[in-house]
Amino acid sequence: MSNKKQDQLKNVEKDNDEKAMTTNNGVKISEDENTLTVGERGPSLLEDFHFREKIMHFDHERIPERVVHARGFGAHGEFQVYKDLSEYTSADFLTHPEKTTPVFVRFSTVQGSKGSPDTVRDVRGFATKFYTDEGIFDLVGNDIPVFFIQDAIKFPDLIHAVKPEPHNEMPQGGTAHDTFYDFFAQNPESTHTTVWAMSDRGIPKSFRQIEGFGIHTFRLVNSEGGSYFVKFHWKPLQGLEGLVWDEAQMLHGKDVDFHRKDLYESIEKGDYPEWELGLQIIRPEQEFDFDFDILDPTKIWPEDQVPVQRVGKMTLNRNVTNVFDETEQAAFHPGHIVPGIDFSNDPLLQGRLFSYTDTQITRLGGPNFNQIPINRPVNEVHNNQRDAMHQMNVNKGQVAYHKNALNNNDPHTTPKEEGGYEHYQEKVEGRKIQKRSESFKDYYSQAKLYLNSLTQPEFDHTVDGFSFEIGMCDSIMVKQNAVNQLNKVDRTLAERVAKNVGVEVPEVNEEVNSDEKDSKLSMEALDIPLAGHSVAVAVNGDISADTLKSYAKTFTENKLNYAFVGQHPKDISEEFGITETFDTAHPTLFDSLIVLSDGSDILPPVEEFAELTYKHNKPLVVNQAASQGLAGAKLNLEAPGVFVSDDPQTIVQAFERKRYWDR
Ligand code: HDE
Repeated sequence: MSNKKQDQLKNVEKDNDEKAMTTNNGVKISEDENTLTVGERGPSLLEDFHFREKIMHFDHERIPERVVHARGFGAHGEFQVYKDLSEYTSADFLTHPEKTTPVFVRFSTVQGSKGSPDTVRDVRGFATKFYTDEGIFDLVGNDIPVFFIQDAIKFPDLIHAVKPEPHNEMPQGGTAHDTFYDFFAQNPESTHTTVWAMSDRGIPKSFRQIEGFGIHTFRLVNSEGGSYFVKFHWKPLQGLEGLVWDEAQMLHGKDVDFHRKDLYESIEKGDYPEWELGLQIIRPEQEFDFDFDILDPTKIWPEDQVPVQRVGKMTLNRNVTNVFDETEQAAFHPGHIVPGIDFSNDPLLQGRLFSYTDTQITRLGGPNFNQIPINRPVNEVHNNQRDAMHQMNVNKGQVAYHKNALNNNDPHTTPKEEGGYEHYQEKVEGRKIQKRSESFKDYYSQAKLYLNSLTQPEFDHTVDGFSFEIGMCDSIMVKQNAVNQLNKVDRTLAERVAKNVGVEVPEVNEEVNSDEKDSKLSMEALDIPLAGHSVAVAVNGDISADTLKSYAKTFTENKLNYAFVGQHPKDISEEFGITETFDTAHPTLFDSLIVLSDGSDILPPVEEFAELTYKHNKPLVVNQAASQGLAGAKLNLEAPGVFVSDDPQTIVQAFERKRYWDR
């Protein structure tokens, strides 16, 4: 990134310009460097009210981090539906193509604490708040379409197993430890989601390149009362991409903020990420037509069976002004729904409906969290709720109860026909029982469907993912139990992981006997546009500004981000000088590399750049002079995705594939 650009990024909104500093009570402050003392070397005085207020406020700056999804990053944007969907739903924001609805999205990891690295192997949260004219709709989803458990009562168990182990608080930000794999082996419902997490889906390249899934089955309800089962999807127009695990691990150290920086900078540059809202719809009469239960959150509705209709588009186009005030204080809740949307009987969803408001009471300090600016709806709020901690409103009037005559019975309720929310009148009958439905008990078929649908490199990465994670467990018993579980899904996976982690291959092959595939499960199923990718140009020796300029022109024309990386920052005031040094840049931070040499000896950091780019299967272009100098490096210049060329355009050709797995 050029220095000019960096200066622009610092151009954030401010509200203190030319303002006098005051206490929180509005008293102007004359001194903010020294506390009040008796003489220059004497004792400090407690009567220094400004000092006491400043320290008191600072002492309480932190609030409890989220118990899960603590590490997150958010942005504002807008959503617009393509066409009127009133056939399915009465929701205002889904039936008015002329309207844009403001949204706020928070992406997150699940396991790690607030300061953990972005690039860990984990599920990503993808929570969207729609500020519709009829109130707030929160789509609180993940980047993997299924979940680890089927019943909410198991959530504390899952999270206790996933989180750092209590006796030593390790590991941070990952599931590669005994308690998680013990849970995995003892709770087979977690198999499907874990297989996804061990694939490339668990290490996304950026937030811009993840899918989003509401996971649960919801209902859409139209104005005639007709109801449809629905699953919500977000399809990224930036394509889907993952990291290589070795690269992800390096990134933990090189740039702990890798994902948030990518999103923040894309938005600052005006390169706004976009997702299409997708709907999978099942009519009520089709409820039992499938070989899975549509209420089971560990199951997908394979897209080849139930196609996704793309019905609208979301664009993220504004970074937050203050991360704490907005992103940290955002309170999402799957129970925030609007007329035209309703719940299904998915037992995981039903449990979440309790949890999300409950958690905010501890995290945001009381029941008035909806009054925090980021959580306020855009339409007016009127009810008889009063008082409580952190009340921000001054409620007027004598009457705060329903029904009343003193205030004409206002605020009044609204019938359904005029926009009042009415729950879908589902007929329910049955005994009170505590029992998992028999229809939820196939834990392995869809895990197999997923593995069958991967390309060979994606399958190999999944083997590597499991081998790393199970290999990191200390207990031989846990390792063996985990491999026994894999043996119930896929024999090849079990055999290869068993070998890698040093346990027995189970005697009997219990794998799912199916070679069924779904065409939308491989990450390579979505096109990956070139725009938004990045190129490092490693400059070895003296390369003219004109040459750099011709490369920069190609990059700009193709909407590629770039940096000229050299030994010393020289000509930094020039647009076409070295923009980063080998001390500050690293090959893992870029999607590709061009090595430009003047024919002098290849510098050790340039060689390292080339070797790591090669190792991580990324496009690599070297000019003729560099190709001779790199002859002794650990890479094969004849391998796929390596180009020897002095033509700036070659990088476009090299990006035809984003990774060369066959290298
Ligand atoms: Fe969450 N989850 N969850 N979860 N979840 C929270 O709410 C919970 C589940 C998800 O960016 C918490 O405000 C239970 C599924 C996201 O602020 C908490 C169960 C899915 C986020 C909570 C689940 C999610 C959360 C923690 C089992 C995908 C971050 C802080 C019934 C569909 C939202 C908070 C943000 C956050 C509970 C299962 C996604 C404790 C009890 C399934 C994206 O309320």
